[in-house]
Amino acid sequence: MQNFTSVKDVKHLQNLVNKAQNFKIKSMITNKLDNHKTLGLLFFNPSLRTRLSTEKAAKNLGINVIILNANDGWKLEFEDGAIMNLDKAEHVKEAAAVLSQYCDILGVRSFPTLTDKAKDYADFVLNKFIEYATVPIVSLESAIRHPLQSLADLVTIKEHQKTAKPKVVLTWAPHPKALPQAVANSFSEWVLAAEYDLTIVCPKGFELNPAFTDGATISNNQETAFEGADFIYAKNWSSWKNYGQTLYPNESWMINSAKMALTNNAFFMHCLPVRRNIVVSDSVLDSPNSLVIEQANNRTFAAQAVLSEILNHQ
Ligand code: SN0
Repeated sequence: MQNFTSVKDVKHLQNLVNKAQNFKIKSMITNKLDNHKTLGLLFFNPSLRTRLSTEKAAKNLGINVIILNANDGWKLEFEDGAIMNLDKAEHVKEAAAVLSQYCDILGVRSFPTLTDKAKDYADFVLNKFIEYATVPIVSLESAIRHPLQSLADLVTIKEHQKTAKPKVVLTWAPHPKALPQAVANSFSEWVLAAEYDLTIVCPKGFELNPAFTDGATISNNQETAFEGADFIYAKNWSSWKNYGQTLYPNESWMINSAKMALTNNAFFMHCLPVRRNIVVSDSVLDSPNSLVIEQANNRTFAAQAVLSEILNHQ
């Protein structure tokens, strides 16, 4: 694997899921590559799980880690040909090239603008790093995808699925802020690649970009969609069609115990962070069917599988 930015970078999906699971089983035996490699992590936006699980994964593999919050560096210019006479002190051309001198792999987190749809869906910041870095790039959540989260989610589903083709429901949920479509886009792409039965349910006008959902059943009726579900994955996202717009308040879409009762005793999933009693009720989040902490745990092993794959196949 050269870069890790989407499921399309993965040659053998089940092998990667298995690899992550094996790292989990063998987590006490550190399988150190010990090859004096350095992973750099660059954050343009906040992070809790991604930052710590990726650092932990690297350390489990004997890889050094250096982390830079982008706000602590110089403000970056991304436009080619820019005359840099304003507040941006450094061009991504130099920044990415310099970071490539210090790192063997570079992780980048960069959320969307939610105002410039074309730029966001071109994955502008991530692709500038791919263009100008000379080392492999790992997405730590880009404008449109969160592949490390999706890989951990597939590991979590695999650990709990009772049938070969479980019914997985990705449901829109309320949120006071306009959030990226990245987690939802990515989850859809990975679940479809794993050939599970996927239903995506959202209010009208909140349908995701079809490029990510082709093959899923799309619905606007949450109660019908929940019938027979084995996994309920909740997430808010802002509108793709009316780009960046949100819909709040709308308590009727919150996941609660009455809705979970419509399912096939489904497990509840969310990538976190989650707004309690807005996205999902305490009763569901605190129930034994909630997998949210296990999903976060699996982030380490997902990152470990990806880093080891990149280093072994460089
Ligand atoms: C991010 C998102 O893409 O939705 C990261 C998820 C892994 N979530 C948020 O920004 C939540 C922020 C909030 O205020 O609740």
